[in-house]
Amino acid sequence: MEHYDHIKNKLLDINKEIRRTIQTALSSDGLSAQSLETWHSTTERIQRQLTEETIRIAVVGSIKSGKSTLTNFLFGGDYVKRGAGVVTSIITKIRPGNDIKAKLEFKTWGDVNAEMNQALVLFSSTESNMNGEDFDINREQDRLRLKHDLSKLDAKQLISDDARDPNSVLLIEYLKGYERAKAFVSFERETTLLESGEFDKQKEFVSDESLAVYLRDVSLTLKAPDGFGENLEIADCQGSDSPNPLHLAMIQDYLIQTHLIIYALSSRTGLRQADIKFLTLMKKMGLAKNIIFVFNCDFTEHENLSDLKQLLARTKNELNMVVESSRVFAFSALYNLFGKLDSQDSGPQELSRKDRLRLEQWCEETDMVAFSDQETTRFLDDVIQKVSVGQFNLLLEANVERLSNIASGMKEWIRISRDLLQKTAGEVQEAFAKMDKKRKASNQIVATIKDTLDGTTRKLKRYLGTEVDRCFDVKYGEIAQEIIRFINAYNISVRDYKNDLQNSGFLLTLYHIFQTLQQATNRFIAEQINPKIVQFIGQQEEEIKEMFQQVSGPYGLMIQDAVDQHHQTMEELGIDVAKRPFKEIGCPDIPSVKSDIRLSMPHLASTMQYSTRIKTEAILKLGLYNTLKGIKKLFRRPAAEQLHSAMRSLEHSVRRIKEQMGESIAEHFTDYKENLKFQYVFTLVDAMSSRLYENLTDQIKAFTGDLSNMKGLFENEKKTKGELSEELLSMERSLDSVMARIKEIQEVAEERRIGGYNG
Ligand SMILES: Nc1nc2c(ncn2[C@@H]2O[C@H](COP(=O)(O)OP(=O)(O)OP(=O)(O)O)[C@@H](O)[C@H]2O)c(=O)[nH]1
Ligand SMILES: [Mg+2]
Repeated sequence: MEHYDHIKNKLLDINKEIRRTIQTALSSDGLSAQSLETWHSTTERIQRQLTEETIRIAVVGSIKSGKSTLTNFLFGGDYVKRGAGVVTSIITKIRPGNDIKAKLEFKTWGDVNAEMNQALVLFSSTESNMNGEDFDINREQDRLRLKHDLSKLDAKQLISDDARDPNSVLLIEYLKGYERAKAFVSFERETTLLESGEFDKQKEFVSDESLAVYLRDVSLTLKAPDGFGENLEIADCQGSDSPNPLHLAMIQDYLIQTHLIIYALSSRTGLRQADIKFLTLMKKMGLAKNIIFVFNCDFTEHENLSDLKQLLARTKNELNMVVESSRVFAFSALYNLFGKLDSQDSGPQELSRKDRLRLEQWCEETDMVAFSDQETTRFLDDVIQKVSVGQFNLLLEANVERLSNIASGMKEWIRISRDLLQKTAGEVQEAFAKMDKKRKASNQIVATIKDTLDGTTRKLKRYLGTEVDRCFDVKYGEIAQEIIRFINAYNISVRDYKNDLQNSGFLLTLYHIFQTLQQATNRFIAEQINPKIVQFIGQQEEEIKEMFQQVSGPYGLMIQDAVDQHHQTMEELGIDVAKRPFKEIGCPDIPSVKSDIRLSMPHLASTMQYSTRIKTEAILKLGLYNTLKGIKKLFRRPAAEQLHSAMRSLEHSVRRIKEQMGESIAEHFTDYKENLKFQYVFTLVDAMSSRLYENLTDQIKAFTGDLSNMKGLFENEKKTKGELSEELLSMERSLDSVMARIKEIQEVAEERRIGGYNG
């Protein structure tokens, strides 16, 4: 089988050749026509798609399962930080390239302040900051004040859901890293490039939480693993059991764009509760079919091979209960990585003495090592197969088809012009008259198609718009209502906060309750709501596909008819246009259309941004001004006799918090709904419609173009007929060669299709 990159380069060459031909045609008098311009812009998109569009692989799993080790093994060196912390870079993307480098993209001060202010909802109501102004990290007094306020939170309040409270972590780390991060962050988006010798500094950044919070994106450029091809991105993701639901949502956003998911399970722990939860979530998002599992074996942990195999069998059994027909590969990622580091070609990196000793010890376990080696080979073969078939389907197939249409369309058109040039003025006159008549009929067909397609598009948009409205309706739709129901049902007993109230005072207790409720809500959104949104959008895409599939058939027949008629006319006129077999035109491929206009669905992480709308004052106003008189009292620890009244206030405030959250969610999803409708669904429908129209009319472009352009060819005063004819012939020859090359690729594609990639 031919290597993917090789074929991609061939296609890029073909595309270049076609572009050159189009340009020559465009610069010749009498040849410029709208069709050429359309073709030209299509080739531009093809070029971009071929060079930029990538197959994405995500490496996921629960914390410490060996994701980073596995990623490093694939790239053959210790590149991403192993054993990184929790708040560290959420997703580290690696792309192939010739030189090793790391690109660190930082958040702007605006991003940082927005995030902090979001984490400060209700917190900013504390004693020292009642002036209602937003927090600004660049103001020293704000930093000092926040530091002071944070110090008042006791250890218990920094923990929610048995883990460090993500919002407090964020605030604390931002403050801690400020002085050092200052050099990298600005009001514009800044990137820092770390090349060759400096590459490893990247690890310090991602593993230091107080610097890592300032990072927006980390991407590494490394030499591609053998056989993986260039259009590739592999992402090492943070543990899926991260305590921050926003991070989970960001991982979800990445996962819905991936073509293959490698799931790392540690043999030390087998399948854990966190894994089952995450796998169930991925299943709900429709991603299960793209997952392959790595049972990452710790040789030290197992007595012998049969012990290991026993555990493996058990894990496989358990896995099969969660996802059907799971594919599992069992090997040690660390052993493999050490092996690479120990080999000659690992470059500047080498194994430490201690690690070499470990490697030597492992090597003595010949049975396990042999098994691991065998499984590694099986794993690599499987991944490479999937990647290359995926790249083929996604990037090559659709584009081969488009290039083939352009080339044959253009050739037809040149053919006609060239034949006409051989004729006498009278004959040309007669030909034009005949062609004109047919052309009018074809234009009629094209106009009818355009009209009905526009009608269909409008109708489809109306229908889908109603569906979106229905799903996201604040009162009756399932999305917002489910979240609001969750919030209302969330059990908070103020009695549990009695001690807090006495230790930290009223407002900090309220803040803590709010944080707990918000984290729980966000987790609910990530786990329950986001999959529903993904499913819903999937259904919408399915409807779009069905609709365009339905109309493409009859339109295709109309076009075919027009093409046949034209060929007949050409025959009558003695113009020799090679008949090309009529290709059935189906619904355009959604991923390819999306890639053309760089469209992606609204971020799932944005579903959590409702909290910026929560109005602190609204919670406080009714909640406590009525019961506790005077602001000052709010910050003091209530005396024993006031405790009862404070508890009642707290209860009241919790109700207000829930109401406010409900209102913010309603408002937020109203916006989300409009955004989804106009920025995504409608845009996609329009793009699908124009692509279908383009595909349909491509086949008659040669006949339907404005004849006045062609007339220019015969009235050309700058060039003789002979020169023009020469020019056309040379274009035709280059198109012939292009078409032959396309055919070769199509044959290879046919062989490949047997690969059956289901990504
Ligand atoms: N013995 C043994 N240890 C391993 C293996 N794979 C990973 N480890 C160790 O397990 C620890 C965690 O590995 P990582 O690759 O950092 O795990 P991770 O899943 O990326 O961890 P987080 O990103 O923190 O969730 C590291 O100390 C690794 O050296 C293995 O195959 N065998
Ligand atoms: Mg890691």
